[in-house]
Amino acid sequence: MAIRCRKCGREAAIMMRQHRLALCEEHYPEWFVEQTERTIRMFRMFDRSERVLVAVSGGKDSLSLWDVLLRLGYAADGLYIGLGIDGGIRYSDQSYEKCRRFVTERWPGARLIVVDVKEVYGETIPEVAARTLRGRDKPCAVCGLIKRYIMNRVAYDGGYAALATGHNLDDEVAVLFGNVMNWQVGYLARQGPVLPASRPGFARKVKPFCRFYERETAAYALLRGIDYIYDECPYAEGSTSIAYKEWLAKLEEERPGTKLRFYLGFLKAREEGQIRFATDEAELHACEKCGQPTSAPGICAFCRLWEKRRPARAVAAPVLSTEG
Ligand code: Q46
Ligand code: ZN
Ligand code: ZN
Repeated sequence: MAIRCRKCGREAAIMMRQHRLALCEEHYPEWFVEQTERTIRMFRMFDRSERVLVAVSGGKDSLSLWDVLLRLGYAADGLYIGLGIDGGIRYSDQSYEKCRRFVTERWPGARLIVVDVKEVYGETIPEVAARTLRGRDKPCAVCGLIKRYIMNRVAYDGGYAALATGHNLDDEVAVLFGNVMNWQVGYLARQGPVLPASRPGFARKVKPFCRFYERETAAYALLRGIDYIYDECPYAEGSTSIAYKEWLAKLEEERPGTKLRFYLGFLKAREEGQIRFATDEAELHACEKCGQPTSAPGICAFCRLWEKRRPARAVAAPVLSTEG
């Protein structure tokens, strides 16, 4: 027997076992948008008088997030970072194309800020990685550092109230699980839907999709007809977080709602002071080159990456091109 939508009785498009809720293709996207708004309010992420910057990668989560925020009437701009990753699938070209088309075809009034790493700093991510890591490791360590730096910088310098990312519950739970397995207490102290801009130079970071399972964001993108890049970055393969996700999926399969309970239970216990972690409030210094906060005096880790190579342009400020 077909499963029916709880609201209208038509055939359901999705069944969410953890909520014991089935919804049809019309009522599911409505529910999804309402739930996003609830999460934004629940964690006091931002309001309609503020500007938000959404980090978009061309994937289902980030484009869905931007779509939902625009539908809800938030002043949300997009930020795309061109990493210059090919990996045999033209990964960066394709992901940029998805973001560009999202704006031109769906939200022509929206603003997409583009920072191309090669154009601004002179090298693609694989090139920086090959030079600094000498080909030993995947480029993820330098890629993460560069992305975090640019996202923070554009959000902070642009005066945005928050930088929003499309991390979903599966992402958050995999990170939480990894942090617990390795007792990364410093990370556990800060992990959550909101990372406040506690000190000058840091943008506030928020994750409005943190209560959605990945299949729920995928269903939203599908039902809304959002054209996104299906392929993951070629370097993501074999990562620890993917292995964690696979194990956690097995637990979820046997006990629906496990991930949600694990994540929300952690946040609640920390909020109520049942578990406490020491925070490493290290003294911060302004980087001598770019002025961004850094834990050690001198030059920040981002600027150090480019030291031995003269960048194509000054590292002073990312050059932005705006589309839309
Ligand atoms: S860090 Fe690594 Fe990602 Fe950068 S190189 Fe690709 S997989 S994109 S989230
Ligand atoms: Zn319905
Ligand atoms: Zn610097």
